[in-house]
Amino acid sequence: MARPSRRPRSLTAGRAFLLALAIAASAAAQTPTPAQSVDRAGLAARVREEFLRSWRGYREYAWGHDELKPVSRAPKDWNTSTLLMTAVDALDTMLLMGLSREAEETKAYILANLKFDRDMSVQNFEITIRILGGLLSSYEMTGDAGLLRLAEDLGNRLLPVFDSPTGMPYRYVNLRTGKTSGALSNPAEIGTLILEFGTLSRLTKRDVFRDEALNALTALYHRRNETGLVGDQIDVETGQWKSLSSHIGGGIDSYYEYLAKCDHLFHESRCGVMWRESVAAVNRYLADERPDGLWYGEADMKTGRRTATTYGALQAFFPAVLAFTGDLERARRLQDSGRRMWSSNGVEPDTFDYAAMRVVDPGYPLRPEIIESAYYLYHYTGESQYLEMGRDFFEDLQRYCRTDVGYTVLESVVTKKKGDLMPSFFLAETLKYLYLLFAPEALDFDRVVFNTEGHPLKLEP
Ligand code: DMJ
Repeated sequence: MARPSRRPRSLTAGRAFLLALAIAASAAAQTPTPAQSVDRAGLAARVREEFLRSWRGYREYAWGHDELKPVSRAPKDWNTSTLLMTAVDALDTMLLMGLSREAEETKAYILANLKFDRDMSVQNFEITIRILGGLLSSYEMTGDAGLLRLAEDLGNRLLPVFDSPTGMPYRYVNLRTGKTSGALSNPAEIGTLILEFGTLSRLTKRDVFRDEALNALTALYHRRNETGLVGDQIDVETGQWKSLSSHIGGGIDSYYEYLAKCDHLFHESRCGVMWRESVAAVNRYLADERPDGLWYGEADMKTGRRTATTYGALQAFFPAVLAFTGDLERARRLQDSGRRMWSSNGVEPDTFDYAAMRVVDPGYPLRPEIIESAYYLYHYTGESQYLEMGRDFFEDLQRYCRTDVGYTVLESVVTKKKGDLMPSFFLAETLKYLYLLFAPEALDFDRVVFNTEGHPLKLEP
């Protein structure tokens, strides 16, 4: 996969020297430059403080539970028993931020209290990206074997999902009995497992995890239409598509992300081939060149005909993936559109009609994707406009989503009416990507691949 290096490096030494002189001259003439106007260290410190404040809110009102409801100051669990979702999701962010005391306490609590032998049905996708991904990433950062033991136990209990006639996973599995359910699935839930299951195989030297996840991913890919597109609902028992709606939003999004990343993480060239075939179809049928810029809408997977002009907070991951795979030109233009979507109400909505510039779904569940894309674009271009973007997003989050004990979702970006939940991905992703944008030196970007929940996984040697 042709990825851009951190900065464009194609200048000859002579041209680079002349350019350096020109930059030095212009820097002397303009004070301050845009880059200087962004106080990176100050912003990183501020993000860290907000992380700590939110963590303490969870610690005080929801410790031992999955998530915090910061307005009612109460805990929320996803199932009958907790899987400590916020604690597991947040641990590697603490480690990256150098919050050693909090990280040590959290790790000890997880090791003592996280138990997977539970008679309850869980959603394979969510548990994989948040819990399995979080345990693996924290294991790689700390070397604590207890975390890997937990990850392997969880992986074993999730494996029955792949026992379908097509090899594509069922959506739910009972962690104790292995009973599966949920045959109507989607590309995101089928195709967003290979980074975590592949890493588990590498660390445990048991190929079964990686083989099952890769088999599921390719089984899905082979069911794409002749257009190259996939729909957003498929029956994993019959292999029949149940919805022909094709897009890069919820239900499909991270399938593309994992196709793009798995080659890089595991040197798995089959993924690279699948990614290139897929992105060509996405750029042909879903990309929408409009007078105001580049967007990605919806189309019928069989005809490629446009069916909707909707984009949204989830789709905003795509500039990051485009940048990662070398298409900086589209990445920049799509991020510009996303920024316009954010600015039209001061915070981005979950769904936005870009043809009418109108909000369709007004919720904002504290999603990270647009910030993640700013982080990738800053990494690859070094341009201060992405720091400024991140600073503005952070200021808006503080203005509209901050509560006394953490941050909360918005029911409406139009009215700014607050809801009552701090999803675990806010600490795993939203604040992590903001922090890394302002303090990129906290992580060697080129030695990891992030899973879709913001957990960095080390590259296969
Ligand atoms: C996260 O759980 C993951 O980023 C997932 O891929 C999409 N949804 C949320 C964040 O918006």
